[in-house]
Amino acid sequence: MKHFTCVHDIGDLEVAVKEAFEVKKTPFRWDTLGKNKTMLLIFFDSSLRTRLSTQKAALNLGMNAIVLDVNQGAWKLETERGVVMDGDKPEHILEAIPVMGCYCDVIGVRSFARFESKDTDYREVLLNQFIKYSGKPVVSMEAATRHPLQSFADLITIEEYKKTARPRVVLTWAPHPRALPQAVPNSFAEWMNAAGYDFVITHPEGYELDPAFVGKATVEYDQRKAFEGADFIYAKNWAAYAGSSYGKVLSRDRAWTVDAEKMALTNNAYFMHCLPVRRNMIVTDDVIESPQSLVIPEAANRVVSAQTVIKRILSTEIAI
Ligand code: AN0
Ligand code: CP
Repeated sequence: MKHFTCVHDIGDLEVAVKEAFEVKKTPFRWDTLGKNKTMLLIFFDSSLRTRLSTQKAALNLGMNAIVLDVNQGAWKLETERGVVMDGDKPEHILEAIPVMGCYCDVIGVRSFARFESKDTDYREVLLNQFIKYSGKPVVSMEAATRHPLQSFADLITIEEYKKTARPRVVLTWAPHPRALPQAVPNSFAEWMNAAGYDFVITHPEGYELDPAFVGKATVEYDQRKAFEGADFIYAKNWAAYAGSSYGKVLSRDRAWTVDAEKMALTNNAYFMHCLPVRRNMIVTDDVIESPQSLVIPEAANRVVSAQTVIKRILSTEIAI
């Protein structure tokens, strides 16, 4: 594997999950694979889990890890080509990226959708610039349209806890005060479709995701109906995608908050969320604290997904 930006980069999912379970069982088995190699993690946006779990994954493989928060101490970066740089940005991304590439062997990038232009976000302009100009393998640590390390950890978690071969997995929109990207739900949908689960998406009208990510999922506007018979409830907020509403908050309706009464409609479903989560907006205290809540094991599996991905990249590099 050269780069990791979406489900298609990982190939056969059964093979990948099997490999992830091996990594989970014996995390230090490959602790010389990354000897004298450096993992550089670039954050344009905040993070707790991705920052810690990806570093931990690199360390388990014997790599060195360097973390840069672009907005704290680095030069402000211009991203548009052709701009006369007489403003507040002293450096251009087209120099910054190859420079960063000089200092590492694998590069992780986090940069959320900016919601300024749907076209720029959905063309993944920044992520593709890293792929084009860094000269190094690039791992998405949540880009504008996808969060594949999260989705891979979600898949691993579902495979660990599922009680039937093809569980019913429900992705539900839930309210949040701010406009959040579609990256997590898009990516989750992409991976659930690829896994071939019985997959349902529920959200208020106006919150339709890009059909390219919805794929073969059933879309159900009645949240209670969607919850019936669910084995896994995956909650997430996202801002509108469609038309001129792109990036807007259309509803903060707490009737969509995941609570115990709705969980009682399910097949004793597990509750999942990528975190960070706003309690009593997205999910009530009692549901997130219940024995059915998988939010902590799910976060723990972020080390496993990252380590499996970086291990594959290092193995490919060595093979070349
Ligand atoms: C981000 C999002 O919704 O994409 C990161 C989630 C992993 N969440 C927030 O900004 C709260
Ligand atoms: N789930 C996740 O990616 O969390 P962070 O934003 O804290 O990295």
